Amino acid sequence: NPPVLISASPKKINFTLRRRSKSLLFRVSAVSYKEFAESALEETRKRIVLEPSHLQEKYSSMTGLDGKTELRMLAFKSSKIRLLRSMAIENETMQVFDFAGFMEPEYDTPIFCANFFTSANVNIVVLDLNPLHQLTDQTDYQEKYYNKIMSIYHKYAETFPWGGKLTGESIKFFSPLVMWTRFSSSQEKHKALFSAFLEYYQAWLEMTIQVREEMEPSQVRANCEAQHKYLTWRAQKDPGHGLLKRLVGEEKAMELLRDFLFNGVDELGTKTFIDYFPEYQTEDGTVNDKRSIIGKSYETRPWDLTGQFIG
Ligand code: BLA
Repeated sequence: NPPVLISASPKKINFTLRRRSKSLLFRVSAVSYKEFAESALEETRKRIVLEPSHLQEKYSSMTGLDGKTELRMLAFKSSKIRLLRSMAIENETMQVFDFAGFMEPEYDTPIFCANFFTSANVNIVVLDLNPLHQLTDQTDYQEKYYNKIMSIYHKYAETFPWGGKLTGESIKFFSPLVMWTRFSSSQEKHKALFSAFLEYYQAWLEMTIQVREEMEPSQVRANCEAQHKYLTWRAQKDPGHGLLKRLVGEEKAMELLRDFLFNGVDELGTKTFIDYFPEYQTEDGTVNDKRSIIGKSYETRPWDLTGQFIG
């Protein structure tokens, strides 16, 4: 529209152009995690039958309090997978991806866990097959699920080095396969992250296909309680809570956490957070607000190259 262009001051045109090219650049270089979820689901459908989860009707998309942040939710199940769910959050300045897979209690397969937080210049990444059972007191669990696939970790170790100190309590939820890293955005890093994500996911998917149903009721109960403990921890202390509350408000954030992201926390067991983590009990019996009792720990990776815990 030439008349408008002519009447605008050169300064204003310049400003508009700069704004345009900046937002274009941003869009080209920014990662979109929706594609990550789609690819994982595509791989899944090649191997197993996915059914929509009942959660999908209730949660599909949401807009943040700012009117600009988009949250997209996906939720599926299969005969063995209790819940396979994804949440992708996007606005002009950040992208968040939280993708997880939880088994029915008859199976002791690890929990798939991808948590990526991306802002203008930093990426915070956790990618892991979180062990359902403590690796320290059940070494056959490590043998069953991790020893054979440690090469996946080695493949990405150089590109994604240990991210430094983290909440000490988190370590017991991680496996020797964990990719815990921070990096500044680049197309190469995001490409590598995409490959790593799919490779970790394929490894998990294969485990879910191979796993045999547990027939021992006491073992099924143990699986159920272990998953409930994990959900209880994350529904209460996950590092994303603060941001989620700011984005959608306290009430919606709590609902998302307890009913969608960590669904099962109110159904799989009756123990409370304090039952599982008594060190968080305050004098009046309530849960300590602190994220961590131990504090930030593990400056370096606490597993050796073979995956043995070295603390
Ligand atoms: C930071 N996210 C972190 C950190 C970890 C994780 C280890 C570093 C801070 C810390 O040491 O606690 C991730 N921690 C995990 C995971 C487990 C765990 C996956 O114990 C599993 C057992 N991250 C999200 C979502 C959001 C998010 C959904 O997954 C936001 C909606 C944000 N994570 C987020 C932000 C930070 C972060 C903003 C930096 C803030 C901080 O360091 O506290």
